[in-house]
Amino acid sequence: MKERLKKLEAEVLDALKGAKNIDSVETLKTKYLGRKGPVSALLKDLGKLPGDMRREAGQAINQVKVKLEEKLDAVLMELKAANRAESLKSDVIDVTLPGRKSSLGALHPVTSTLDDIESIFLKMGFEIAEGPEVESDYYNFESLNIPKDHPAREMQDTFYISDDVVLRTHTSPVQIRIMENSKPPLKIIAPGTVYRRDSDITHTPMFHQIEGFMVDENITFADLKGTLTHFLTHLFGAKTQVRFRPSFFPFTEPSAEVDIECVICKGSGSECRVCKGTGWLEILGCGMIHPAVFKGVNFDSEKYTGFAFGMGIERITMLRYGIGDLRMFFENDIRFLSQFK
Ligand code: 2NL
Repeated sequence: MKERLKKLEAEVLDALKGAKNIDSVETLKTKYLGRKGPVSALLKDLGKLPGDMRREAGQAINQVKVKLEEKLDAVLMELKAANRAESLKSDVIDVTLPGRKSSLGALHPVTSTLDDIESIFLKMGFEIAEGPEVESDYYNFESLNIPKDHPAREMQDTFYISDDVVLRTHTSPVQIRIMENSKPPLKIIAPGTVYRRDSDITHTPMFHQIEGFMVDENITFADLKGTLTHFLTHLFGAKTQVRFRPSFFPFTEPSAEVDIECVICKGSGSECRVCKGTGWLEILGCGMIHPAVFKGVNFDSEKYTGFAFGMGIERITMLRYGIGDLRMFFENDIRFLSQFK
């Protein structure tokens, strides 16, 4: 018995030397110390021994069993510790590395300009209104005193959905709808996208506009001049020169176009490509609302007067940021857009 135990012990220790990983040690443990292993077999055979030898043999077997168990477990512990150390070494996290930057987007320059324009008018007590982009001929043209044979009605200018339905060519229909549904005093701006059948270097089929109007008793051309001069000097800077020139629109009478001093040459005009040497830039159109427009919305033009104005946002944005090419706005090139953070 002693011999067999010694041999067994030597065999296990020898096999252990060849076991280089956790799996092979576990296998050894099952093979020799498991229920079906030689140690269990020896313990089972104890019953066959005579009584006085049984005790001694049992103790000897158990001693070897415990010794082998301890030895195998110690090796297992060592291997596990080595494994852990290895994975700690290879999975190191360098906490001193800089974090990954989350890249924040920027507002589109047209959006920034719209925001700034809205903010100036909101501070003057105007309210913002919106409306449909698909409009009836009546709201887009008829209600604005644009007669059937007016050039703006020609097929090349307007996207027709059907004989009677168009993509709005300006945001004026929003204002007509407001006037139909409310009473003066009214101070409204209507920003939004508008559509025209025009596509070249300086025109895109969709662009942005803000129109606005004010209606009450005793509104005069002086209110128009004061409001728009305030707006332009706040958008372009307090020292910006502003001038009003007579013009024509079917929906206003009298009508005017408003120029600001050229933002590039500061009004000098000398060899300036942006203002073509005039020293002035056309920024918006405006006028006193035509009595025919008031008639259409059932406002008494003997009691009420009002002014209205409209401007293109892309053009203003190009002038503010010195952008030379309208197409930049619609290409969505991140190298262009990320400059407006
Ligand atoms: C321009 C000129 C303008 C208006 C728009 C308007 C609206 C109503 C009644 C009367 Cl509901 N007028 N809008 C008036 C004058 C000029 O726009 O150059 N826009 C880009």
